[in-house]
Amino acid sequence: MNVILSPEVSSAMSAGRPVVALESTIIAHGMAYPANVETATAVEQVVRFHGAVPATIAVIKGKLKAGLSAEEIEMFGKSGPEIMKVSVRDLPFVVGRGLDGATTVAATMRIAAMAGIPVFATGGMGGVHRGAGETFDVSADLTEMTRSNVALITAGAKAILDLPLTLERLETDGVPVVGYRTGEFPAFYSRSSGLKVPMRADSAEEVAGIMRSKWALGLTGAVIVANPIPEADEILAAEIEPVIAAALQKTDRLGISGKDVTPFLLAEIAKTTKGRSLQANIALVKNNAKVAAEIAVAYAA
Ligand code: PSU
Ligand code: MN
Repeated sequence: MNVILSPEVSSAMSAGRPVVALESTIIAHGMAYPANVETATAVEQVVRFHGAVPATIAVIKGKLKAGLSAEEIEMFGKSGPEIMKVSVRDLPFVVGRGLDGATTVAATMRIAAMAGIPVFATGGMGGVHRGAGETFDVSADLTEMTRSNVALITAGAKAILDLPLTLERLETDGVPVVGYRTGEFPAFYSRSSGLKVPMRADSAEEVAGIMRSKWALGLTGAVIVANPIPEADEILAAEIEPVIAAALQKTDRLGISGKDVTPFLLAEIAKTTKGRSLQANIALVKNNAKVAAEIAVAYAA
């Protein structure tokens, strides 16, 4: 199936100019209106400023799209959770029924790979949830890391997850996790998790080299670029941990499960921190977009 490219993305792709894929779940489910639209628009500007073309990915009326118009982004932001959160398993349903869908990291990676876009910036990827031994809640983002040849720039994994188990799973799956100018796996809101990354890179060119080598070796799947939140915006683990613990208890009490867990936790944490976690989230997405644009430029060279 074809991915419909916006005119800007299409001309960049055919000229071999750098493009950065962006996801749409973060718009419809990750933040509230209007911060979601402002952030999506600002992130696109960051990508442009650093020399690449942004391609926000979504399903619109059953069509896979890379490169949304301002009106489409506004529509996704305003409709929010009314738009279905679409991971890979949901793609056949929204495409078959001709529906709109906000794509997660997993679905966005797949569509980016189909379109031939090798660089993708998100906030924080999904992973193994705490308590997964009982709930089996492991994000489909991890499965997709073994299937799509895309570099994912992420602020580590969301601190609401079990980070050590997430790293174990990625090791088993043979997915490189590259610390970007860090030897530690970042914990989304904070720069430090106390967990080591298996490898590091200190420039966009080094990352581009790892991407080329992985795929030249015939190894299918993602390269994860773990990029810590800027120091000025981080919330220290000691401060955010109790907030996360309380939010997790609330999901248990309310019986929230499946795809509702992540959006619920993000909203709950934003409420408790009076928007501070939202500010951190916005800052880290922008920072990932910048690094992603630099990597896309290096990879296209
Ligand atoms: N990162 C953010 N905000 C988000 C997400 C990531 O800063 O809203 C979304 C991504 O779309 C990711 C999804 O793929 O959360 C993971 O959801 P789940 O745990 O249900 O797989
Ligand atoms: Mn899940």
